[in-house]
Amino acid sequence: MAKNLQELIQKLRKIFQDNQINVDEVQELMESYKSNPQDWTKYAMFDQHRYTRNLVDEGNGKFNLIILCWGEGQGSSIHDHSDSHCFMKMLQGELKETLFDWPKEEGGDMTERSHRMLKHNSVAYINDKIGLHRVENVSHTEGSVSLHLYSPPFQTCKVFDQRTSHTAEAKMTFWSKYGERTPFETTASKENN
Ligand code: 2CO
Ligand code: FE2
Repeated sequence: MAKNLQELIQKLRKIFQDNQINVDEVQELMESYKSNPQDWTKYAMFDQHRYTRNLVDEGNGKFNLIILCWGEGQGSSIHDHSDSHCFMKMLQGELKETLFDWPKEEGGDMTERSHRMLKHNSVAYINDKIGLHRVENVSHTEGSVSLHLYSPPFQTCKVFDQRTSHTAEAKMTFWSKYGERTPFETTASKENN
C-alpha cells in the first residue's frame, strides 16, 4: 500500500529489481495509491494542442513513470507499446480507452474490439499481446491526468491509421522532465503518438 507518490515510486523500484514482474502486484500497488493533486501538480503541464508526456521517474533504468495530461477532447492515435508492459492509473478525470486487434493486412479499416471509461484512481493494463489501443479525454469540461508506467522504457512506438491500417513509427517525447519544461528540440520531431 502506498500513501503518497514518493512511497509509490519507492515500492515500484523495489518490485522492478526482479526481472520477472507480477502484473497483478503492480496493478494492486498502483491502485492502493489514492490520487492527491499535491503530489503531482508540479508534473501536470497541459498544452492546448495535444496531450503532454511528463517524466516523473526513471525507475533505476527498469521503467519510466510518466504523467500524461489530456486537455478536453485530446486523444492519442491507435498505437502499440513496443513489447513493454503498460500500466495506466487515473489521477484526475476520466479517459476513454478503445481496444483494437493488430491489423491482419494493410488496406482495410480497423474495427474496434471494445471500449471502456477509465475511472478516477483505477489502473488499466495493456501489452502488445492484448492488442492496440486509442486513449482519449472525451470530456468537454475537464482535463484528465493519468500516471503511466512502462517497463522496459521505450522511445518509439507504432501508430496506425484507423481507415487504412497503415503503420508508421512515432517518436515519444517529453514535455517536461522532473517538473522542468524540456528545452525546445531543434529536430522537428515533436510527435506524440
Ligand atoms: N501510450 C501512450 C503514450 O505513452 C499513452 S496511451 O496509454 O498507454 O503516449
Ligand atoms: Fe498507450
